[in-house]
Amino acid sequence: RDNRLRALFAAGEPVVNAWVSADSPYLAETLSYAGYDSVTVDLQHGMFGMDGAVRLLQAVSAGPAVPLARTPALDAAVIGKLLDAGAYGIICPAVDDAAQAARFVAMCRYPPAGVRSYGPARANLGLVPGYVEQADAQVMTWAMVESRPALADLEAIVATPGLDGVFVGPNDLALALGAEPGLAVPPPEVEAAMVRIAEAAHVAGVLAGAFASGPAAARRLVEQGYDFVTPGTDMAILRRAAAEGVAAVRGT
Ligand code: 3PY
Ligand code: MG
Repeated sequence: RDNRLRALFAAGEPVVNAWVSADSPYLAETLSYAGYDSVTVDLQHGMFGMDGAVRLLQAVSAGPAVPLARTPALDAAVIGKLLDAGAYGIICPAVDDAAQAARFVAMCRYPPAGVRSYGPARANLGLVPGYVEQADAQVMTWAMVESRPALADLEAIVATPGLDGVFVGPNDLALALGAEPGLAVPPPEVEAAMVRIAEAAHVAGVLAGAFASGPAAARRLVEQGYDFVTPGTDMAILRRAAAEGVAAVRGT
C-alpha cells in the first residue's frame, strides 16, 4: 500500500493521528477504523516492547489508518526493526541538533542515501516486488523538537535533507522551559515556542506536527498552522470517556 499521508499533506489537509500506548492489538485495530489518518505505536512511553509493537503495527494495518511508530531513541537497530515491521514513518524523540537529525534520516533510508540494513520482513508483503526501490519515498521521518538545544538549532534541524517534518513534544518542551507538563493547553511560553517551530518548519518547506492533550488542544494547533496533530493518547480517550460516562450515570 502507498503511504496515503503524503497525498493528504500535499493536499494541505490537517492529518489526524492516534497514539497507542496500550499493549492491545484489538484497541489499535479499533483506532485504525475510527477515522484517524494514521495511528502511531509509541515504543518510547507505551506499555510494550518490540514484540508488542510488531503485533500493534499488524493490527493498525488491518484497518485503513497508516501505521507509524515512535522509536524510544535514536537507535538504528530499533528504527530499522520498526520499519521492517511495517511502520510507514518514524517519530524520533529528543532530536537535539541537526547532526542527530541527519543521523535519524539516514537510519530510515537505504544506501546510498542512508544506512538502513536490508531485511524488510513484514514491510515487504504488500509491496513485492519493489519494496526497496519504494521504501525511501514511502517512509516518513519526523524529528521531535522538545528540548532547549533543539530550539537553539531549530533552523538547521528543519533544513536537514530528507527530513519530512518536525514533531513537537509539548510536555518535554514544557519541562525544558521550566513550565508545567501535562496541562490541557500548553503554557504560554510553550505555545509561543510551538508557533515559532511551525513557522520555521514551513519556511524550510517541511511539515509541522505535534502531540496534544486532546481534541481542543489539537484543534488549536491546526489553527496555528500545524499539519499533523495527535489529539491525545488511547488511554486519555478512555479515561475521558469513562469519567464522562460515570458522571452522566450519577447525574453529577
Ligand atoms: C511530549 O509531549 O513530550 C511527547 O513526547 C508526547 O508524547
Ligand atoms: Mg516527549
